[in-house]
Amino acid sequence: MKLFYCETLNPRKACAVARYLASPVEFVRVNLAQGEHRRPEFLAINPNGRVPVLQDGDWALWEANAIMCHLSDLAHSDLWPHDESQVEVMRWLSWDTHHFTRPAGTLWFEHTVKSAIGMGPPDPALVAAATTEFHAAAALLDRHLDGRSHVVGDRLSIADFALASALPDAQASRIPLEAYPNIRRWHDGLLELEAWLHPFPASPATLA
Ligand SMILES: N[C@@H](CCC(=O)N[C@@H](CS)C(=O)NCC(=O)O)C(=O)O
Repeated sequence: MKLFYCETLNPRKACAVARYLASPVEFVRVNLAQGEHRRPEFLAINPNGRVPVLQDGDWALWEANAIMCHLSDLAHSDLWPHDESQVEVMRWLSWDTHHFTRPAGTLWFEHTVKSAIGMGPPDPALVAAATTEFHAAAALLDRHLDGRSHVVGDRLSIADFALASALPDAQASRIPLEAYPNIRRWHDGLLELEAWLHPFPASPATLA
């Protein structure tokens, strides 16, 4: 199996799960800056032109959350549980996509990516809207994490990796976590996992 990725938020989730589970994947780095994700051979495995993608023979699975589920199933892991907590994990995956990592991802893009790729300064209106949206979601998540070690059932699940995807770069991205001690404690716990701290391989294969 090949896991196509670059060092950004969504691939981080898939790479972290692959490393956590020691999944038998070959990591293949896709150079977005050089437009490798728009090449016909890449579009053939993901017509969205985005990473991550998991390629298994003739089958290609795109969408980071689905890849996390599949890698967990292949490893017979309960990171993606198959008991009554599954619906809780699904709830947080969905909530994360729409309410938490969406504004956090905007702040990450505006403050770290744009300058890195020469797209100019952050857009103040986008930053203001994302910051307001982030505070509303973070307040809710912080209350949920009060007294909890993990998001669902006090054990690690793919919901933790999804919700945390923008947080390793929180400071540079100006994602405001100061008022949310439970989020910071929970994420500090995740950073103790080698797979979350260093999800990306040092020497990946690259697209030919
Ligand atoms: N919904 C997709 C989003 C994937 C995505 O947006 N990936 C970004 C990197 S984080 C990408 O490939 N961007 C390239 C582009 O949009 O041109 C997922 O969860 O996998």
